[in-house]
Amino acid sequence: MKQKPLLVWFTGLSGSGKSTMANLLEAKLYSEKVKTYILDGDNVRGGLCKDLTFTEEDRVENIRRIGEVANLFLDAGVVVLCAFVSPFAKDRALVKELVGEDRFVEVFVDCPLEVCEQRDVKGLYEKARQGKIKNFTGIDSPFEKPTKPDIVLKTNEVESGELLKELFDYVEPKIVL
Ligand code: GGZ
Repeated sequence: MKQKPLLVWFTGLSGSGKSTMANLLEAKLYSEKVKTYILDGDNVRGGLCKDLTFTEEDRVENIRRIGEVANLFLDAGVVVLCAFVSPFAKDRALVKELVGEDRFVEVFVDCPLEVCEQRDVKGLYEKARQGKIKNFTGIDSPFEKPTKPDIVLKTNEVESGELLKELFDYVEPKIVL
């Protein structure tokens, strides 16, 4: 498929399913021969942003850098999938402004805190509750829900295949040339 660049930005709590949904979308786009790249905590926080913590100031800088990198990928014609907690509305808005609103899709991965906490895939919520991790989003650090997301994915209510279809159907017309 000939493609137009696009930034698909997944925001939501830790454990909400951002990376899962980004990976599902990437696999689907790959099958359609679309060039993609996923940026998430796993490949960014260990390198480009390894000097940053989870204070508000460092999270702002984290998202700023990611926005700049994503913008470079867009210049190269790639469809970029970013999966970050990105808890502050202002930072998400800055990325949107940087890349241009026609090239930005905000996906709110909306899963209740209680469910994310029950999943606790990495045991981080438990540590946060015990006070062993500070500034944990949803526990002692805020998450500002998107007020006008392009898509809302309720990962605890709807089966992932159905969510993927909804996501792909929204994204596809924006990337076909
Ligand atoms: C939130 C934290 C924290 C704190 C470590 N708060 O489920 P995960 O593990 O893989 O996703 C979370 C990831 C969040 O990094 P981001 O770069 O996406 O955050 S932000 O956009 O706010 O800059 C979680 C883990 O790192 N993690 N400590 N205190 N998540």
